Amino acid sequence: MNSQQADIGMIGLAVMGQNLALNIADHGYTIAVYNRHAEKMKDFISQCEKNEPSSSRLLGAETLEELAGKLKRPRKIILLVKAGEATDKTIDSLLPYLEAGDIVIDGGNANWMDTIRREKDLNAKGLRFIGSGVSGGETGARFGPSLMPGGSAEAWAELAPIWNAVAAKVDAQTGVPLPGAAPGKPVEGGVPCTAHIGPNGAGHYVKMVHNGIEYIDMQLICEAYWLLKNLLGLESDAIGKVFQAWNQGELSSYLIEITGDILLQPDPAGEGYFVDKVLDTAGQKGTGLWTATSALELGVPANSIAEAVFARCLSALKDERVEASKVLQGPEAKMEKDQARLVAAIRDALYSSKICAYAQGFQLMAEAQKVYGWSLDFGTLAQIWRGGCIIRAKFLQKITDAYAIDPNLKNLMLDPYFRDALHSGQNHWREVVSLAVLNGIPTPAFSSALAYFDGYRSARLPANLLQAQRDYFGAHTYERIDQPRGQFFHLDWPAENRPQLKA
Ligand code: 2AM
Repeated sequence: MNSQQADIGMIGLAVMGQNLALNIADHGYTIAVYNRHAEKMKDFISQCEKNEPSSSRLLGAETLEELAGKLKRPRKIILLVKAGEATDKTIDSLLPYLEAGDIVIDGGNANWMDTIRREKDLNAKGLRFIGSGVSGGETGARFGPSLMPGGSAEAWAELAPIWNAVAAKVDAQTGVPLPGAAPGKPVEGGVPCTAHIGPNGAGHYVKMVHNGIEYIDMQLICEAYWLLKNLLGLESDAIGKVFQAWNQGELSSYLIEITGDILLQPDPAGEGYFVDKVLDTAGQKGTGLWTATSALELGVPANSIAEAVFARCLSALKDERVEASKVLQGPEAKMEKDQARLVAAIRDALYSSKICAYAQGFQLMAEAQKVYGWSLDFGTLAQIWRGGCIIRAKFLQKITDAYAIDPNLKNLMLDPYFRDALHSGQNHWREVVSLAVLNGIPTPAFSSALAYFDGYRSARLPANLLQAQRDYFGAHTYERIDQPRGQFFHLDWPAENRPQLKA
């Protein structure tokens, strides 16, 4: 038997690596698998031999040299190791066993700037590099993730058959994810949730923004839950049923669906509901933080995405909050009487805020592509998020439609469908944000999204005063509304020099 029998290799057999390797094997590819600690590889193979129909297509390798030896040329090797230093170290240890033309594929949550650097370094050595976002968690990796590869077009052409095979599939007409994958039985047909995103770091950038959107999507859902609980006094199961009902309409999405399941879950360790027993602190690191940082660096007003990160930071101050709750007072939340009306209003507030959150994410990518020299296809991005990934939603089809109507759409909110949705939802949205404010319930995501909407639709904002202040204290100059843009003026501010208003 030819020793170079594996179609592709995998380095890193934590949860994502194991599941993606099995997905690849299920699609008829032979995959050589390696882990820094060989025990993990051996355990994985022996577990698979017991349970997995495709286990004969998994080939264990104890060393990187052995791994490289098992691969067909040019080699394709996926890295699913910890992002950052571990990725660099792994690439360095692999280099002695690679030959010109081989392709290293980083499937971790790498920072896009690292991906740009790594591609450049490997290209200089005659190697090729793809930085691919992989979204969908454990189940996605196993039965169909959303895959966002960035790299050269010719490297992508070599990887495409495997990536197209293992990606999640959606129905060509409806865009709805095709169900039914099982071990050894992948879904047949459908449109794969992957596409070449662009060169170098484009795939990892888009994956990062996907995660930033995921942060705000989750935060918005949490705020809707919190309002239903605190303004209506609903129990967890009743709120779960509201989410189940919402999942039948425009809000239909994976995150709304799992929220319904979570809220209906009894506590396995005692009385009451599971969610009420979970500690209310969240961490934030990596991609959510990077998305907000990139927005700040690029000057894109992705305020709600940043708020979602800050909301987690605030949640993490649990001990301080407990202390502060004994000192700082606010209004007592008043229960609303008209339940059906408020549920409908919160639904509209959630949908409108969600439109703004996605508008911010897409605005960010539109700016980033100019800076990094990419040419992103936004309709396709929304398309490949329709299945496999955490933010998969019916709503994404509307984004694809919006960019099909106008590929140069400046902002999602300007698309007729989304504009109409915002117009019809905004009264409820304003009412919900007002109620939250009046009742002392924090809704940073709902409120910041509304501020984004109101700011973006304002032909005039108070930055006129800001520029005047800057000119006053620092002679920073200002432009005038009655003079061409780019002409700068300065007022001689000492009181005696200032022109006076004519009486
Ligand atoms: P391990 O099982 O041997 O720790 C996710 O953490 C994956 O990344 C695991 O497969 C882990 O391997 C691998 N990993 C983490 N740090 C690493 C490093 N410095 N070098 C190589 N692999 C690493």
